[in-house]
Amino acid sequence: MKKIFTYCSMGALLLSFACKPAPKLTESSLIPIPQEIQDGKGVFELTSESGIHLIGSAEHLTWVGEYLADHLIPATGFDIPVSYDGGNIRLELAGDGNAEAYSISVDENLISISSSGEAGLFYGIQSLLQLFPAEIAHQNIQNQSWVIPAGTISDQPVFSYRGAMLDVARHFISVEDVKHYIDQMAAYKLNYLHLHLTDDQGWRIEIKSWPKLTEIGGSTEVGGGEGGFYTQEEYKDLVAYAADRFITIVPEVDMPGHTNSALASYAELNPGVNLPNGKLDSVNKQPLDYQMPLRNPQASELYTGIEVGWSTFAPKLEITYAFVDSVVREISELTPGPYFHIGGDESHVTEKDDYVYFVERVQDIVSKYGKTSIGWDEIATAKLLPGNIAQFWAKEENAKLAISQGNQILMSPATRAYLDMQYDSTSRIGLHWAAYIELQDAYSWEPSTFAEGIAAENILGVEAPLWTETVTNREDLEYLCFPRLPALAEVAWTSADKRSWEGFKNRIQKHGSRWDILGIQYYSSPQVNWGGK
Ligand code: TNX
Repeated sequence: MKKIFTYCSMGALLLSFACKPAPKLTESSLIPIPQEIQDGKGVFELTSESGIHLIGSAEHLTWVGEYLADHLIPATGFDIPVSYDGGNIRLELAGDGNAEAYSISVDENLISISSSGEAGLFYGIQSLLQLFPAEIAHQNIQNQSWVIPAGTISDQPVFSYRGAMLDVARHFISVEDVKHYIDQMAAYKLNYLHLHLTDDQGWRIEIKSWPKLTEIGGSTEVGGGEGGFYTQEEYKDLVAYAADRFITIVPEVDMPGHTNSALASYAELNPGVNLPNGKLDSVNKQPLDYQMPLRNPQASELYTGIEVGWSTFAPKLEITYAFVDSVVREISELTPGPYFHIGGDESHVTEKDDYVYFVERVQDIVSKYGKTSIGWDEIATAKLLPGNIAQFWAKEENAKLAISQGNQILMSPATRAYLDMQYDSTSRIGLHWAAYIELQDAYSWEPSTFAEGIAAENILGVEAPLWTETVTNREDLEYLCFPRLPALAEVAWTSADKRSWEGFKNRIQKHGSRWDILGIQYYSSPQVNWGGK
């Protein structure tokens, strides 16, 4: 016989005393779904007597405790202290092993989250927040009870790199909107934010030694809007904001193609045309690796369309590498994370040999500044440095080339992981050159079996890119990213045997309620019953 536990709660108002069937931990709406969940007996109720008890010592432990308090106080109205002295919500740093793994145990008196690392505690907190009613996301006091089911959770990610990408080049995205996105990434335990900082239509990061990149190259965007860029101070602020939430920024400077904004900013980066009078210009006096025709470089025009593959740096010119060196040096100095993304996609007008030469030299520059290169899958046609990563988006043969060189793959197959693809032919924005990607398509795939020859051990992780040709504001971004971002976060975190579309489809409903409270304007996919919406 099935036993149904009930619980009785006082609620926030004494008048609202009520007994209800106790919720079950195994029926909660966690995304990503944890590896192991077991039901216990009864419920834990958060009350005005609750407090957060920190155990252990680490640089950010207090911050992590305060993060939890900040997410519980506004809706409950309780004054929840954070201390090392006691409290019925325990955050404990203990043991060693995977710093992203965590466990939670809940009984009627105590919630205990433990991990060997602060990141794991942070992920435990994200799970805990999802266990409360969606109303916990309100910024003002809600008169209701705050119970969560008893039981235990034991969890850890399958992939160590769980990423999202924002293309801030096609349309600029403000610091405030990027932070808002980071908050949502954190809720789904994503840990890398790749910023596509440059493209034909815009240069979005201040480079002090080449100031015209942002003065000119940052001055517009797709459709002719005013563009924008991050000062170095703003970029550092983003890096710190993300780091507080255990998210590492991966900066991308896309090259040698997708470079028109730089070519429009500095004439001397253009290959130029032969000079009829045979005179050398000042740029041509630079030492050359191999002979170039005499040239008369002109800056290109700024570009606000959405064609790809028509621009290129000049791989035979030394000034190109002096430029790349300055850019990589300045950005690397601002970026504590291990990776620098060098782009490398769709360089259709770069000679094949020049492309390979360019990628190999740029990898060396990145390595000189202490970073590991990531590049779109085409970079695997060059000789990759050990440890460098190829980001699979289109061509399986490129991914296999990288694997045959002993390098790992970041999985972003455009047919599944591209957040800029339309859901279906009626979607109000988005592209569809790779596929229409409904929620089920974004969810129902497994990185380690997606392509023959790319096995689990070859995969660093999964990343969901948002290209912004059709994305002009936060509402557009949210329409394309929600609910697909959480689907891809679960693909990256949870092992295939623990995931199911049916389960996900049911769990995502509650997240819709949370997004309604947060003002996130998600796409209400017809594949989900959003509960009357
Ligand atoms: C291909 S994916 C591109 C981007 C476009 C995107 C649009 C990749 C490495 N390159 O330049 O923005 O398609 O979906």
